[in-house]
Order: sequence, then structure tokens, then C-alpha cells
Amino acid sequence: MDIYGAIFSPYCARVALTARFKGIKLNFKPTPGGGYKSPEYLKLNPLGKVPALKDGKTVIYESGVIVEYLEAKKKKKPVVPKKAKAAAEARMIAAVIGEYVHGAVGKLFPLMGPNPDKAALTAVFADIDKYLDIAEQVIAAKPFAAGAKFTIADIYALPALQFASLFMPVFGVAKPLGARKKLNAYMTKAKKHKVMGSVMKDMDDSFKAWQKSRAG
Ligand SMILES: N[C@@H](CCC(=O)N[C@@H](CS)C(=O)NCC(=O)O)C(=O)O
Repeated sequence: MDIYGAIFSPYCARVALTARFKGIKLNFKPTPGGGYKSPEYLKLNPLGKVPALKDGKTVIYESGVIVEYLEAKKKKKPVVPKKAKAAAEARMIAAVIGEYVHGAVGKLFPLMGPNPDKAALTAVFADIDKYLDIAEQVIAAKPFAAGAKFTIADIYALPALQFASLFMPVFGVAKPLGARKKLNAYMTKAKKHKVMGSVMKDMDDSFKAWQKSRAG
């Protein structure tokens, strides 16, 4: 299967993490036509966003939809717990970190550059802190995000936390997760996990390449 996008994007990393956990081979490809909004790519994903997945003639976009597609396609090694309560608990952690923490971190993008609006930056950092505090409350980190097993919670949490760890230093934040014990323990353990560690490293390399390309 081919995936369009770059793995430093947490949306793309969700898909990569799901595929690697399940043993599905994915090839990362640049968007055709030279950009997310090229006519060639808009034919694949009319939203002009990455990722998009190509499985033979089937094209799927929206990371959450792709994750569910891979889950349905390869039922071995499920990422969604079977029991309703456990599934909901894993999905709540996924939502807090994948949507709210990452949603706040993503608001830093328009503030990149030499003279960012200081008041806007302060507001965004306050939001990030608020959601990281909630993440610290809800993550199990035992050692996985929802407990003893790798689940959909990790698929959303790990890429979002790794992205925050890579991106916030651009704004001078040396320790994005601060002194939050569970979040830090989670990331330390994840780094040693074969699949999670490989995604963290690839996000790191891809982020550095993106920074280099921006520097010209
Ligand atoms: N809801 C989408 C969000 C994907 C997304 O926002 N991707 C970013 C890259 S990190 C993107 O393509 N941004 C370009 C744009 O929004 O124009 C998903 O889950 O796949």
C-alpha cells in the first residue's frame, strides 16, 4: 500500500504506527503534482490534506478512516479493545491527546516566523498546557497509553506527543511535556518499544528534513 504524506505529520504517523503494529507494509510517497493542492493530488483527496492511502485501486483519506480501514482489513493484532468499556476508555485517551493536545499544538503553525504575535503565542501555550494536564490525568502509561496493551490510544497519543516534543522547541520550549510524570514515562518506554520507537525515530528524521527544507 502507498501512503501520501510525510511521517512527521502526526496524522500520517497514526497510519504508519497502525500499519507497522499490524505488519502491513506501507510505502511513503510524496504527493503527486508537487503539493497537497495540486490537481493530481486533489483527485486522490479532494480535501488536499495528507495522509491519503492507496490500496490497489482504492483510495482512502482522513487518518481516522484509514486506521479503521487497516483495522478491518487485517483483523489479526486488533488495536480496538473488544469490550465496549475498554474500547471507549482507549478512544477517550486517543481523543484527549490526538485531538485536543494536537489541536492546540497545531495552532502554533501560523505563529511560526520572526515576529510572532506574543499575545497569541501566550494563549496557545496556555491551551497546550491545559490539555497536556488533562492528558497527564487520563493516560495510563502502564506502559501503554490505555494500560498493559498497545491500543488505538497509542495510535493517537504517541504521534501527537512526539510531534509536540519536536515542534515546541522551535518556539523555545525545551521540555514540552514539562515535569508531567506519566507523559514522560510513557515517552521513555515508547522509545524502547520496537514499533513505537521506530515511528518516533522516523518522525524525528522527517521533521529534521522538513526543517532543513524550510531553511532553504
Ligand atoms: N483530519 C485530517 C487532518 C489531516 C491534516 O490536517 N494534515 C495536514 C498535515 S499535518 C495537512 O495536510 N495540512 C494541509 C492543509 O490543511 O492544507 C486527517 O485526520 O487526516
